[in-house]
Amino acid sequence: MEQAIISGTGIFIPPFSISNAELVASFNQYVRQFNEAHEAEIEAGQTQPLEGSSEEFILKASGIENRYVWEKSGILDPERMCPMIPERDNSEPSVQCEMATQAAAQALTDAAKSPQEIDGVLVACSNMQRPYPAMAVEIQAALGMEQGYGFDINVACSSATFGIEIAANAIRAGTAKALLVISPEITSGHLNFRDRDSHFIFGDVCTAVVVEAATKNSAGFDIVSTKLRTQFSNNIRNNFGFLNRADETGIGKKDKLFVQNGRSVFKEVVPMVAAHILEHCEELDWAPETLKRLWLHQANLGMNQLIAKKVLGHVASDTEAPVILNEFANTSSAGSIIAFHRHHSDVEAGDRGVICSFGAGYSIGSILVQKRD
Ligand code: CO8
Repeated sequence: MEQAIISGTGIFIPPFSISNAELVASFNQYVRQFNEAHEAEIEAGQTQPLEGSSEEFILKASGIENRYVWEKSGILDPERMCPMIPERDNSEPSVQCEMATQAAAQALTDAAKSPQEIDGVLVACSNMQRPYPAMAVEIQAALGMEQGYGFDINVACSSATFGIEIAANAIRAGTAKALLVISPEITSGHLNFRDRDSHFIFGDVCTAVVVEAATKNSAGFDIVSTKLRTQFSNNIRNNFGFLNRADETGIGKKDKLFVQNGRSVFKEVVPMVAAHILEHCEELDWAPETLKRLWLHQANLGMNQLIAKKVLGHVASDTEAPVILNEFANTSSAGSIIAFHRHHSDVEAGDRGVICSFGAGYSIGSILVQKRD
């Protein structure tokens, strides 16, 4: 059986960033305008006044300080609170394709590979901007690949790790020599910037990973083992879909955006993820404290600190469990990959680590890796 390795990673960071201060200022302006416009109904007790957001709450509850976005002005306009992204003609590359080709180019350079050496493109992310043709097929063409195939995968925040397992299995089975797993996350397209509980949570980004068959002199990380888990939960949902227009009650025709019970997610997912990583290590006879690095999904700083402590048996340092969510916010499936991309160059030969995602589904994906000699 071939040994699958991660030989290259890349990232595309969108051109705009929004600080907590900017986001809160626009949200609170929206709240003031709403409360003024509904003053009479609020005084009559017919409408609840909206409450403002706060920078202190966001930082304390999540650890998020900033997020990158594809388009900024529409999000910060209190009259709109949604990015302004004009529909493109079919002859132009789609937005996700544009992000993906840039992240992929960087990953290919990192892996010293050309697009012609890639057998397939797996686009693994929370939301595709259209159902078909598959985003991956468009990206395959945009990369100049006349060979191979492309397909899309969606397991929300765990899409990238699930994609890496599929890629690793294709390498192990000998049906491919090298694959790209790309995660173009335009979370700003389906985040409700008018929702006080979640308006600060997400950011846009695209990551790319080259998974290939090891040769004698390959550098990178061995994919030693992969383990996937899902368990149905309604606590994180997006109900957008074709059937919305078929609903006659009117409910289905409303915007269908991200919703969650954040508290329940926190409570239920932390023990599930810690147990999952510990079980995975046990299957390989790896003592969990020998993990040099935990590249965890980046949703909430408190969640990551708790998971890392349960796995390692002590409070993890920033080196042991690197944090990127302060700068990027939750980038869904791309989060653990950004952590890996930014924080793997100092890992020494033979060192072990885990890339682990978790999120809607619920879904958990862990990839146990070891730095090659
Ligand atoms: N400003 C000020 N106060 C606020 C705000 C705000 N913006 N929001 C809420 N509050 C108040 C509440 O009203 C509440 O007040 P009170 O105590 O008086 O009732 C108080 O703050 C505490 O509220 P919460 O209990 O809601 O706050 P938490 O401490 O639980 O923090 C979090 C909220 C940050 C959401 C936290 O629960 C969390 O991070 N949970 C885990 C979330 C998570 O990991 N979700 C995974 C989703 S990602 C995923 O799976 C991919 C989905 C696909 C991508 C979608 C892209 C759009």
